[in-house]
Amino acid sequence: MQFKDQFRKKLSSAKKLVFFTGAGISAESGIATFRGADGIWNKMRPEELASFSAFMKNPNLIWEWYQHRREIIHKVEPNAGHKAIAELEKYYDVIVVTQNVDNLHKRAGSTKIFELHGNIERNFCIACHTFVSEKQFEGNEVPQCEKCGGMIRPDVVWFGENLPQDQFSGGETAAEWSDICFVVGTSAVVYPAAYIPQSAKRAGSYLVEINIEPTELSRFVDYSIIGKAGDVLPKILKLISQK
Ligand code: BV8
Ligand code: ZN
Repeated sequence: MQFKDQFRKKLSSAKKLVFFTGAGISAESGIATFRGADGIWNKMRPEELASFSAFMKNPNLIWEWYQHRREIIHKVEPNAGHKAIAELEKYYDVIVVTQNVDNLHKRAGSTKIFELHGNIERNFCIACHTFVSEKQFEGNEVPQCEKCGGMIRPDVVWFGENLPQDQFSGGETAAEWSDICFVVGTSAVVYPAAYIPQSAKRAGSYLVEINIEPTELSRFVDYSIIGKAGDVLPKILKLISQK
């Protein structure tokens, strides 16, 4: 894969990289994306599952869906794309701003991560907000809080819920701070997260999209690389590590 000269020049002068990632970067680990052909939500609409009202209407169904997703996540590994981003920390200041809740960037070794939509490994009680993390819950019944008996929910941002302010503003500031902002494996249709690459561009970052197909963002980016994250990112790492 030959990268265009302007990008190679940017890479050699850059100090600060941001990777804004979505479900596509975890696809090669075996986690279905949300809107692709095998997308989880092709079978069911997001509002049906990832919303507080859906949880209150049928807590066990929604809890079971997250348990199912956790089971998948516990069986998979970070892929070459996640690992290349972690490895690039040897050569640059790297910050990851992810929409994903699968914890794979952390497991791959990235050290600076903003989680815009929470983390499926963390849970909290909707009544007293006690956090219950890393605990392996048995069965598919929504668990009760040991402190107050309230229902436990996953610490992810559902549709209609605000993003954690510190994560969103931290991620947006990081993207604006970057010399190069990579947008990897996202359809860029979920807001306000999808504003972040646009803020980076406005602040003068060089915007590079890595996706297997064009997206809503493609017309705004400086460089659109069509390819799998697990192929392209290791090639960028190789370019740098061979310098
Ligand atoms: C909000 C956590 C303020 C849960 C997620 C009505 C009411 C309220 C809000 C709205 C509304 N209508 C619209 C909105 C705004 C709404 C929104 O944006 N809706 C969209 C669908 C239009 N946003 C919200 O509700 C947000 N909150 O606005 O609060 C508010 C408050 C009250 C009232 C009003 C407003 C909260 C949004 C967060 C939702 N939670 N996740 C969970 O995971 O269970 S979103 C979910 O989508 C995931 O986090 C996911 O990451 C994210 C984005 O999707 P992508 O990551 O882009 O995944 P996708 O499948 O779409 O794309 C994958 C891409 O990868 C594709 O382009 C594919 O080509 C590519 N790809 C595939 N394989 C590869 C690859 N690329 C490279 N390599 C490969 N191998
Ligand atoms: Zn409680």
